[in-house]
Amino acid sequence: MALTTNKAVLDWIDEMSKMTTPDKIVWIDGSKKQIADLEKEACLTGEIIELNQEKLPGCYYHRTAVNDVARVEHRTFICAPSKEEAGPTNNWMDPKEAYKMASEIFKGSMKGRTMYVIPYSMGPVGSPFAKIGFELTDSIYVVLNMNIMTRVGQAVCDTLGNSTDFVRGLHSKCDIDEEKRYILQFPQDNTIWSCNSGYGGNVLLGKKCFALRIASYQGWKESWMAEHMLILGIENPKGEVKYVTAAFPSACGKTNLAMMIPPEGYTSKGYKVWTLGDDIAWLRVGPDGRLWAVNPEAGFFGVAPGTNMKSNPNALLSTEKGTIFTNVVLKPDGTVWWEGLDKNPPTDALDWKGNPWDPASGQKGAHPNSRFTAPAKNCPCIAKNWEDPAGVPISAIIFGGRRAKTAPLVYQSRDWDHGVFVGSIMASETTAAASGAVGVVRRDPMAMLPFCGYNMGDYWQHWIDMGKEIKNAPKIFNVNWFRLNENGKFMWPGYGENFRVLEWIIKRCEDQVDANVTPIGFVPKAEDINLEGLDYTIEGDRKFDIDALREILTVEKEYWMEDVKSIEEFYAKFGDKLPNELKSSLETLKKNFN
Ligand code: OXD
Ligand code: MN
Repeated sequence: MALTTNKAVLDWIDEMSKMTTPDKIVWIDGSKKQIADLEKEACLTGEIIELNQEKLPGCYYHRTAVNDVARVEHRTFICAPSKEEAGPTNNWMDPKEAYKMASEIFKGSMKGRTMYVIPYSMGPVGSPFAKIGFELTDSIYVVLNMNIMTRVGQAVCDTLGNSTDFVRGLHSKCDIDEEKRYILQFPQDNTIWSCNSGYGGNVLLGKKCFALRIASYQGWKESWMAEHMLILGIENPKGEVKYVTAAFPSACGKTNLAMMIPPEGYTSKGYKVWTLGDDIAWLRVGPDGRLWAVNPEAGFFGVAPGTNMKSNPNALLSTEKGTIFTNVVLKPDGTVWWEGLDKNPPTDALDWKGNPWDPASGQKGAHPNSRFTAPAKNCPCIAKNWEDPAGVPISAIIFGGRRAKTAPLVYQSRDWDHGVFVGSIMASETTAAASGAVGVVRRDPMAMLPFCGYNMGDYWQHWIDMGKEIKNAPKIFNVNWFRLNENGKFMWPGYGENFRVLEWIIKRCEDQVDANVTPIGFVPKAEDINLEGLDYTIEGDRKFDIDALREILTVEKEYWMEDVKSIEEFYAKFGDKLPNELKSSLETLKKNFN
């Protein structure tokens, strides 16, 4: 039975079902009973496999098609009225053409299947930050994942009432045909169409498609921001908590930072880190003139390989119940494994493709992009206030990337506009670590390259404009955990030791510590980063000490001048859309070095 009488919702569902012709339509209320019934049904068809319920209560296993294991950026389109509105960093398709082309693909795609209608809220239901979406899908796997990643059910429909302000998401697995796989965003229509995929990032429409691509556009129009950022709280021994957000390109350890455990020397004094989100932050200016953040999601869709009790115990512990594992190794006892979980790869297990797997074969058992979908509430360090409808006030915004030589361990921008520049020049290098060579630089502004729903030049201007509205703006920093020595070895230990850098950041926010003025901004004085109790040997080299710290705090003209060239090339793509503030920050950077 429909959960709403909202005519706009019902008319749209009617239209979509006439196109996709499902055998029946089922509304998802997210009740325990309904979810359990769907789990049972999906187990019968083999869509999911029940895991060992003693060891992993409420956990299930899923394999995607072999050709369908990751987001498909080259088949993701921003269907804005003009190419210019999508900008030079997005694929663009004319909306009329996109609807026409995709309608052909969707035509009859749900014949013989059920269409599930998922009403969901991004953000705590009823929060001033929250936005509502509906996803129509023919996949129970999608329903079960959305039920973890978002808030689903009747309360969402009640909150929407008769409003037409909801995101219309349509997903069909169709035939999982790579050649007909499209992820289409229509920001002006609040609409998302996704076909021929069953992989999370392409089909959990609340996540990247809505909470970043569509929401970034909504934020532009409505004076708020949707960002690819984790949110964490840092509690000092007095019990005071400061909140920061951080944006990193994929594979830079965002989930690890979001759930980090400070070094022993800090925890014993009473310092704590609290997780509020690991991937997306929605930010609004509060009545106090500060920037406030909410995590629109309710779960973690994390990369499994490399997650272990050392790298990220909190993530691993989050997956002990109510979790869906996708494309990992399935052990004979109904538990799971992946590369980097421990040093005991199972024998007699099935790999992510479902074939018997021999760990000695040299083949990976889990797909490198295999995932866990875990409820955020499972996380041992989830902040008590992570669902506060008002969000949390942000003291600092941290950008970062993977740079072998260019960026120091940490630096602070001179002011908001300069901070926007720092975010706009974010980049990661492909690791050519072994030779110590500087890899290929991929520019990924604010880590939003694949997720910005409109012209990136307009997006930067929006950041600049927001700065004028935030009276007490967060300070903006850049970190680089990945500096290499001449032998191509990581100089900084990373993980929990990153807390030492967070401590400096918070001190800067509170004017407690001085810094060196450099051409790129404020860089710490080495003695202001606490190294007490740090016991780390740079691989095959020496113990990390204050001299090593000095080395990774250097700002070298040679590398920055290289970078300036690459920034100029990148900026040139944006023509008139490049904000003057960024142009002048780049000029200042050059001037400062000369
Ligand atoms: C993700 C990503 O899956 O950023 O979160 O790629
Ligand atoms: Mn992400």
